[in-house]
Amino acid sequence: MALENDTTTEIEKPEKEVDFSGNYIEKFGKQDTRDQFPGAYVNWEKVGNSYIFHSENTSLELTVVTEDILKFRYGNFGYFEDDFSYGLDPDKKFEGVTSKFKETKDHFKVVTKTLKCYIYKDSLKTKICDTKDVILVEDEKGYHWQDEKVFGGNVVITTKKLKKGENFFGLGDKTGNLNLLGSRRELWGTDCYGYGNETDPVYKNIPFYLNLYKDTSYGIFLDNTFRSFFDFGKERKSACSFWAQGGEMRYYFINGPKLVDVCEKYTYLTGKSQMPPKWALGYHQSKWSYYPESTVRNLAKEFRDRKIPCDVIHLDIDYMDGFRCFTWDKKRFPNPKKMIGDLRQQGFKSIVIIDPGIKIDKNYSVYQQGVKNGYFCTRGDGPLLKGSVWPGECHFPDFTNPKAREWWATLYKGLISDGVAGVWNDMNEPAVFEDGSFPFDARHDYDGHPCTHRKVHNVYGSLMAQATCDGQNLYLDNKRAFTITRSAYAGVQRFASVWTGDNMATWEHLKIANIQCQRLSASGVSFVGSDVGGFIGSPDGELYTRWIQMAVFHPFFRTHSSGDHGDKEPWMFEEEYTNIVRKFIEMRYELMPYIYTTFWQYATRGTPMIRSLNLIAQDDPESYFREEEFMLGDNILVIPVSEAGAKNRKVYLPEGDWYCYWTDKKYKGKTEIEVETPLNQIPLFVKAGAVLPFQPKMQYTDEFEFDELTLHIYADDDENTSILYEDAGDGLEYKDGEQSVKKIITIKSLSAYIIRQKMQGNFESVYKKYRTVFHGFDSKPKMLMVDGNDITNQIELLDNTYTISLPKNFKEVLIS
Ligand code: MIG
Repeated sequence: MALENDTTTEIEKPEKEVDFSGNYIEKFGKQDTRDQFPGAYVNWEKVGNSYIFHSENTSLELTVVTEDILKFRYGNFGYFEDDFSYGLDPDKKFEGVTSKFKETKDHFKVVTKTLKCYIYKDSLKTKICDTKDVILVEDEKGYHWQDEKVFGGNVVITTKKLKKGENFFGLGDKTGNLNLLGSRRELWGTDCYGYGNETDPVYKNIPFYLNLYKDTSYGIFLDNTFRSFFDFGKERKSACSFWAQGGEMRYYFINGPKLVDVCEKYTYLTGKSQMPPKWALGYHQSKWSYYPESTVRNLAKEFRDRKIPCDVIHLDIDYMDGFRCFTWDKKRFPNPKKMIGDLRQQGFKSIVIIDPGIKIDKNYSVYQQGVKNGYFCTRGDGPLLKGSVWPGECHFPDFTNPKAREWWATLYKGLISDGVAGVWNDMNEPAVFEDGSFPFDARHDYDGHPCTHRKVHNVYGSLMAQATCDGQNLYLDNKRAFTITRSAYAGVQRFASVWTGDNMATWEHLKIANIQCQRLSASGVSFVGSDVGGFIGSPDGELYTRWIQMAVFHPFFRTHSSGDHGDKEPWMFEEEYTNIVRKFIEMRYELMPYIYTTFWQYATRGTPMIRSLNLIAQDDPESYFREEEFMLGDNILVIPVSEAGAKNRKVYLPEGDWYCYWTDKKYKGKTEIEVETPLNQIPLFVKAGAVLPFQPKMQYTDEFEFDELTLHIYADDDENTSILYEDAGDGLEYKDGEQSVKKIITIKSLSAYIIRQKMQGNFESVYKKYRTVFHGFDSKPKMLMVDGNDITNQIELLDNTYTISLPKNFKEVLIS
């Protein structure tokens, strides 16, 4: 055996050649395994930048996608599937790069600038090391499969070795511990109303996980849309396996060494998010359902009267005429265009829900078009697939048919011309009332690769969201699309945001929501949020307040509820709570420049907006199992209060210096501290050296133009750079360079504290100056110079600190 420390003793090869035409169960050894393995190497060839290694039963195609990304594809008996993927970014060609190659007696070696990959001749097993030959991951059983002739279904499996000390993260919206070590998970999108910590599978199907071991890390993206499974040392402590019930074994190995690198490189493969309209980062209010029109207008009025900021109102299924998509119930909403226009005047954007089920109704044009053009899914034996959902019996578009997607996009014309600003896609697991989902025999096009529902199920939701996003882009006049979807496959970030589905109004669910959002964020999907306060049941004022306080720091911020358990508008609890909730929603708006910048970092580099502790302190073992603390962006650490009546809580501060947001008290990191948690505060810490941009509080995004942007400057001994990204907040000009990126660099030297600003880009912000507020600085400075001018006499004292106004184009400030 070529692999060191190989512990695979239970595997034995077939005694004889396998005869694929007949009954061959008895041909396998005495072990109870009918798994099949590649067998010994035969020859190799190079096709483009890929190496193909042929063995007795299997061909392995290895492509060096980038210096850090290796693609593995296994085809049995000389057959590879068409190399097509919904997960990959369609704007890129993944042809691979050249690499060094070496053959020895018992193995091959493919070497990139950062990786060495060994392929062993006796088995086609692989081992991947960094350049110092530190093993990152190696096959245990490696690639193998279960043939459908034996098992009644094809299953492709990979098993890797798992050593003590490894940790696993990612995998989309899974509940349960943030660290996946010791668990087995399934991807099969499911409408899991009232799910909990034990529920699996849930709504989304993101077959991407991250591995962290000491100072190394890597990710595996299993690009296969069949029902799939991941076992992180649950069944066998020494093995990590992943398998899919169909298709071919195709996965990408993504090198770190930092976990954040893995997240970013994953979006190199699966694509980046677009910049959202800024309002979509504001506060959203939803309920199942706000109707009729007077209720909606009244809701809007309540927000403005009570001075609680809000940007978006969501209309759930009851706005439609008998749940027919793309229609309005004209009794409830006699003039939607007028209503949406009036709401717009008050600063509200309207979002409507759209489900995939199209009511079977001969007089309904969407039904007619779908039938006439063959856009609906069929059963295996020909007839149109039927399933009951809200409208009653329905047909369902085949979103894997590009023509059906194009058609679906055109259906948004009316809603967009009514003024709808964004679309919410639900029930796209797909969910069907009695049967759960579509029958397996349902047929789909899969962009010209006809197949059954077994292959489509996990990607159906993403493709619906794609068509929905396309529809908005088609009709929105130089405005940015906003889509939110419940189900998703890898790469969904290219066209939609997501929420975590039908959760419950309990304290446990506040924690679950936090974990799901962190996990999704590590899985390429940062634009995430939960139904604030819980969808099912009624939170009390305290739980609702704590949830709002957390969700201020989650990128998608919406209160939603099922509506059958009482109302959940921010003022539905006692006055004390309303006032705190208002304060925190206001804070969301004050933080908008920071949140928007964080979004831009995500949209350009793929950096997760929400960062679990493991992402920011991976060499600190404390970060492996901490799951409540998270950072939003580069500089704010958030620790939600997740227990009723909590007067204080323990907080782990990672390495570095931190300022308590509320008191400016400075703490040394890498330690656990206890902080007080009065109801009007959530524990928040600002990284030393940060420059946090704040805008004035507003009732909605761009309510008014302001003169002065506030920069909160937190002292540190080291040099630090903070980013401020700006553009028009909507429209597409930013793609042509109408953007501005400001780097604010702070340096402490012996004689002075220096603040430098470096500006790039054409976008000119409307404000004229900065109000700078200094935190953690000694008492009033003796001298303050801006670009050579002494403005010491303009310093104003402020509580324990001081403030000064600076021209927004300043280059350098010296404080001594
Ligand atoms: O069968 O549209 O998760 O947010 O309010 C329930 C009604 C369908 C499920 C969604 C929820 C939405 C609800 N929907």
